[in-house]
Amino acid sequence: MDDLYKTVKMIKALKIQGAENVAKAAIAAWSGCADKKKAERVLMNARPTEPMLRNSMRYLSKYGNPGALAEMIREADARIAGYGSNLIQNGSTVYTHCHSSTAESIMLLSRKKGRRFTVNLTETRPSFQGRLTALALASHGIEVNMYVDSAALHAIKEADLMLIGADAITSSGSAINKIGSNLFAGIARSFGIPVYVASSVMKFDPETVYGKQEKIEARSGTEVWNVHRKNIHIVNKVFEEVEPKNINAFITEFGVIDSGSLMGEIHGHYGWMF
Ligand code: RUB
Repeated sequence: MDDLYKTVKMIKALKIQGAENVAKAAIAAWSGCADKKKAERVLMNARPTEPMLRNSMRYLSKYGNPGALAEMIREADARIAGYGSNLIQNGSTVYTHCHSSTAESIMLLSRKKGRRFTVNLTETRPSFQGRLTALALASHGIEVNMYVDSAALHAIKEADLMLIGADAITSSGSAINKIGSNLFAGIARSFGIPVYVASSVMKFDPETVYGKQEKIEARSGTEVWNVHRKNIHIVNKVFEEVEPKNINAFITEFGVIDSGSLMGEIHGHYGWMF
């Protein structure tokens, strides 16, 4: 049980971050816990804004086979990296925001295939996940230009494509991702730069089909500024909805598809979610 609560603590403190890393850690914690019902309940709530975590718990509660689930995720990742890497050309510039292991794996595979490209990225206040992306890419020989968030316009207008991850996909074809993602996607679109959301369809929230609005996580204001003064209210919403009109396509395990094609793929392949 100790490992279960240790995992939950690390998820809450962002020591484990990114939708997929959160789901993978939860699967491992579930596997190591004897009381499966309790593990499901506790892990489901570790980060309430992560449908991939909830879908993983749904799968385990139905089939109880963490090995098969891990394999399904591994296979999806490999397909997404393969399809996405074809979108990055030699000499191009990619703009990204925050840290998405899915977007990162696309860029790393593209580099592995021998393509040379530059990545412009924004640092992603207040938790600076952009630094994680910068360190990972640079250590694989990818040139990175780091911008403060308020310089995003300059980072984006130089780019050939924008590539971000997703925490959630909704039935209306929107994505939920790190705060700033919709603002920056809108800027990219205004320059005619295509916006791709790299995400396994395992991040689809089936409850959105029944009208549920995706919850947007608000974290402590002290992450932004550790000050306590009368009349100062710190708003620290950490995610936002990326509107379908700002998304050219999703890079998924079923190919590079527009938001209108998502539902068919979900019903066809992941019917157990419902
Ligand atoms: C991370 C974030 C990532 C998505 C997708 O936010 O917004 O883009 O989670 O990540 P946080 P992945 O650091 O607050 O978790 O592709 O790894 O699932």
